[in-house]
Amino acid sequence: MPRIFSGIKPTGHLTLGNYLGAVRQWVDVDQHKADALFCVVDLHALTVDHDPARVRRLSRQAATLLLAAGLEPARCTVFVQSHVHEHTRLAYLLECTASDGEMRRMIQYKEKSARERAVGGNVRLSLLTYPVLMAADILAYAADEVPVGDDQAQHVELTRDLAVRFNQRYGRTFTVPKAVVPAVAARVMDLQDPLSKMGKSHAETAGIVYLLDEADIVRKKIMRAVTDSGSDVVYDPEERPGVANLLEILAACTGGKPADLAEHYSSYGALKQDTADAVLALLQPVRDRHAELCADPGYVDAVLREGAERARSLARPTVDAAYAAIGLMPPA
Ligand code: AQP
Repeated sequence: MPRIFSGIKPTGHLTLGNYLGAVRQWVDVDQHKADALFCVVDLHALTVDHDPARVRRLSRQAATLLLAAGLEPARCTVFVQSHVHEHTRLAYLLECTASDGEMRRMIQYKEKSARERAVGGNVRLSLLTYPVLMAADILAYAADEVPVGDDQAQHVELTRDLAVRFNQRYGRTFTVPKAVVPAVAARVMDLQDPLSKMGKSHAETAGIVYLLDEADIVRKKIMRAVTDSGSDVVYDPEERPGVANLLEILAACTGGKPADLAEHYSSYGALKQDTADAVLALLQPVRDRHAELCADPGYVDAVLREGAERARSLARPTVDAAYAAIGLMPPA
């Protein structure tokens, strides 16, 4: 059985992009076909300016939403990254394997550091080294596959490079993983700015559908989505990114193909109505289950405690082997 690892960062409320690009695949496919681990990667949320109480709250909310979306503790392991110290133990060894040049080439680093500098903020060193910690997250579990949205594929590529380099230098220690990007909704775009990805930490929220948004808010955001000049509905991501984004969301929700769906519409209004209906049909059960789970915090705690125990027991042998391989003296 293949091993799968994936994670979600508690930098904001989970979005429709996180759901369609990642979580739904974890629920519908990954937990059934593999030994799958899903992690709330809270340490990654500290790479940008953060409010401690908010990160704590969002970590719990993210874990609860993963369960609400349908992850079953009997089928997969759900845990919080900072509860398993093997991640940071391994990250240091991988920092000794990576070069600063390859870190600076990461697109997310370039974008997020530029955003931070634009508002006069300090760029944390951890923002630069974040892909190394992500590599440790994956390699510690000897994961074969890493299901991710398009935006994370470069980081998985780096993880592969680090695994191969480490294995060549110090002897075979790590499994070399591969990224698995979903065919549809690999990149859900912001409804107000269809050239930017829908990101949970963005300050402008009008174009972002959050999983916990009330139904009328979801509908309003979709009905106000920026569309392109012209009025005919065609699927053309280059020339008509706004309409293409709506068609891709509708396709991801209903299982159709964006170009085929376009043929059913003669106005933007009808496309938006149907997209809103489809999104709400998908999200309502998740919202309902989330409310139930919030009323039972002991259950969520128990799932995370058991998840961390299992994750620790899986990661420790690999990380210990890496410590030995790189030349560190074992404790007596
Ligand atoms: N817009 C998106 N479309 C498709 N997939 C997406 N993912 C994120 N945004 C989209 C996928 O969701 C998973 C978890 O993402 P993450 O929390 O690890 O970090 P991220 O990719 O940086 O997500 P965000 O929402 O954009 O967060 P911020 O704003 O903090 O950077 C990943 O598999 C990701 O590909």
